Amino acid sequence: MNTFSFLPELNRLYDFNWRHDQIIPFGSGHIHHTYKVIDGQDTYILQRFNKDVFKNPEIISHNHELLIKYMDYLNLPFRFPLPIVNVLGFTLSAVREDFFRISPFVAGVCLEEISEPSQAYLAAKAFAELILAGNNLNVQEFKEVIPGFLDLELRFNQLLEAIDQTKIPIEGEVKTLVDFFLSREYLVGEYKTWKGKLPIRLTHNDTKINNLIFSEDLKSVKAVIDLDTIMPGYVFNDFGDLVRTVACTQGENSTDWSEINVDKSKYDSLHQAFIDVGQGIFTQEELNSLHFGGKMMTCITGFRFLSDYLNGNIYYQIKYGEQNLHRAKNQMMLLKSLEKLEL
Ligand code: GN1
Ligand code: MG
Repeated sequence: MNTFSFLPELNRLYDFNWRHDQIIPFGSGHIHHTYKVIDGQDTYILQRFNKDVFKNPEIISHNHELLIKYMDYLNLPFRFPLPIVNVLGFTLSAVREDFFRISPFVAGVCLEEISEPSQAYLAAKAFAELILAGNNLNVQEFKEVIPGFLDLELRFNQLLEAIDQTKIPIEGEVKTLVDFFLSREYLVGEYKTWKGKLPIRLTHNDTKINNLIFSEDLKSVKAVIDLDTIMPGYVFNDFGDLVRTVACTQGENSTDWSEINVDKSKYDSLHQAFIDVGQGIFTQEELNSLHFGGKMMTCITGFRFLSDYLNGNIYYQIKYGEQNLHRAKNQMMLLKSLEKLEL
């Protein structure tokens, strides 16, 4: 399907009159095709779904439609731009072989990196508040969007499979990365132990910093976005991806290897926010598991980037052929730096 041939059908499904020239590519997500649409006074985000990644998009709409139903119980202190409902009553629209959805656009600043520990605190506070809001709902009603999405054991096994089946020679830098990530099997053991001790909560599961919208002055969080992977999970997932994307001196696409380190003051701000917000709600075990979360989410992201590189870059969008290899190396540097903290 050429980029906008879906437009007439989409207009019918939402009762819009959008023209091609109102639709512009937007954002830096790795998964869907995202566009911004300006329609008079109103602005929207339009997404063409990546159905290779989300093989069961109806599970996402199930979760989103539940969140819409329970919105009043959530009581969130920021915006939560769930997709709007089409004329058929659904949050997801099928147009021939593709899926689309439309959400309200929230104006503000989307950061790839954070400069101040105080902003790290705000980011963690927002994601922790979202977990707390989910406490008012029955987590059992929500379904797993991608099976084993953040299951470290499964992702380790997928890496083994990728190594086994790849056409790329395991030598030089590739071998260094393969050896490194295989040697992190010890984290899989720790993961299994933590899982046995922690409650399941409704978590965001993709808390990277560019999934928040800040106010222009960066003094408040206006919205939590990228709501695809909201599903049952562990508190350490959400803390961990914040560590990975906020408490690091370089973003995940940086190849400035010697500059990739943990920023301890930002790390401490993230940690403090989870403690402050979770007080009296998160169990002591959950609070104890947070440090593990940083390592686990960095490791799992490294497993996934490296597997994707070995599989021929079929999952994440890339700008050049080695990008997933480089992203995996970036995660390796960060993980080494986190391990050195001995938290
Ligand atoms: C993807 O969609 P985006 O870019 O926010 C991925 C996350 C990874 C992240 C790495 C559904 O997130 O799990 O941590 O890339 N989302 C999915 O940058 O796989
Ligand atoms: Mg995103």
